Amino acid sequence: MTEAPKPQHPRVALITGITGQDGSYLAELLLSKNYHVVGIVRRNYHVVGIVRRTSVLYNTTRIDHLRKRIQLVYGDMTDGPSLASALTSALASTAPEGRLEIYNLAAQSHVAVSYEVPEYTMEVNALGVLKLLEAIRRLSLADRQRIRLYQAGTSEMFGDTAVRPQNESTPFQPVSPYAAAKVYAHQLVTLYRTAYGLHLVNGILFNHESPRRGANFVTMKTINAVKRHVTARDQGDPPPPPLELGNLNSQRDWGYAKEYVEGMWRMLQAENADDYVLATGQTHTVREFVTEAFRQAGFELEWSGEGVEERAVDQGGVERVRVSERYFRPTEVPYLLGDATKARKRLGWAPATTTLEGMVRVML
Ligand code: NAP
Ligand code: F7E
Repeated sequence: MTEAPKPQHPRVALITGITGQDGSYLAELLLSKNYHVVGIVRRNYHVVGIVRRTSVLYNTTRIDHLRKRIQLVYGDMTDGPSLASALTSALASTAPEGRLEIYNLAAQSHVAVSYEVPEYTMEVNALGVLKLLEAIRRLSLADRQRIRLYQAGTSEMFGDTAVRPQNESTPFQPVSPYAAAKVYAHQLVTLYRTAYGLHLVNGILFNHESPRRGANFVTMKTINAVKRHVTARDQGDPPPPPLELGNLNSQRDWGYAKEYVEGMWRMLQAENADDYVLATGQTHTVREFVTEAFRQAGFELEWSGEGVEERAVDQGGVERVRVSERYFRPTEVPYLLGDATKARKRLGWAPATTTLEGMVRVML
């Protein structure tokens, strides 16, 4: 018996990192635009309906609601053959005159963790991109011409720069294994674009957050702590232990992830492959973010002390935040402020959520 041919689609998207914050928002956006969405998931993925054990399944929660509308294939950025197979599978779903857009969002995305697992971070964030690019390069010319790729670059690549604000021509000065790996990927993408005429785009995205943000990033860690303090207050329980944080002085340009995936899509729709910064153009210290998050929940923080002695108490004198040496990084990116003029002018992209107050409201 011969198998019925698989349906083909004019627009297909292959998303690595579909189970992450950005991947889940991007999948929603592309489905709303009638794309056929193929996502690469790692081995610990279990389909809806199978008995769950939280240790292996927690990370599917961001895409469970999409499960019936997307195609998932197993793969890993450390495994070249699996990336080549995913590519073949996505191409098979693409109509001959259609287009396959690849969004490479998969990464070991935590900067602090990258100091703990530097080699793995390089394997995934740097060499994984090489594997993906090589898989594309080895396709037939006809297939290569049907492909566009977005690479998830980051403002961390600017590192310890003195340039303010940062845009597409600001030199990179990476100061973490995470950022060094991303610079390697950025430069490879540029190289493969020039050398092989592939349609490859580098996004340089400043921090973007959402209610789907991983729990160990500073915004989500803070929001979860605020919620614990609110619950205890509202139930008349004793206050929970203070939120423990590291460097409160670093400044970040925080935007809303849902709006940033729209920018990724726009980058791939532009006729010419190029690189773009996405940012809000506002910067705030971690301390300001924390103060605003507690304020919106009814706690007016007063800060005192310096360095690891710094702490914040509320209007009733209850300690809500303290500093712990544990969360400091060996090297830090002190100041990020993005200039997204090019994306605004060429792509018509501009974020709607730009204020600290708005970002905290979205997350709370
Ligand atoms: P995230 O929530 O941490 O998601 C990372 C995704 O990558 C997850 O789906 C994860 O799968 C997947 N992944 C990790 N290692 C993998 C591997 N070896 N093979 C295949 N998949 C793997 O990250 P995000 O915030 O959505 O960020 C998306 C991308 O943008 C990342 O590349 C990040 O570095 C970059 N970026 C993020 C920001 C930001 O502020 N969010 C800013 C600039 C750039 P599991 O679910 O199985 O772990
Ligand atoms: O840290 C400081 C920390 O981990 C922000 C990733 O999406 O954005 C993200 O990287 C700042 C840093 O994000 C804690 O030292 C203080 O200065 O939330 P974060 P990040 O390192 O900026 C970029 C653009 C990416 O590309 C990355 O993938 O907050 N900080 N105390 C803390 N940070 C954490 N995580 N935890 C603390 O307790």
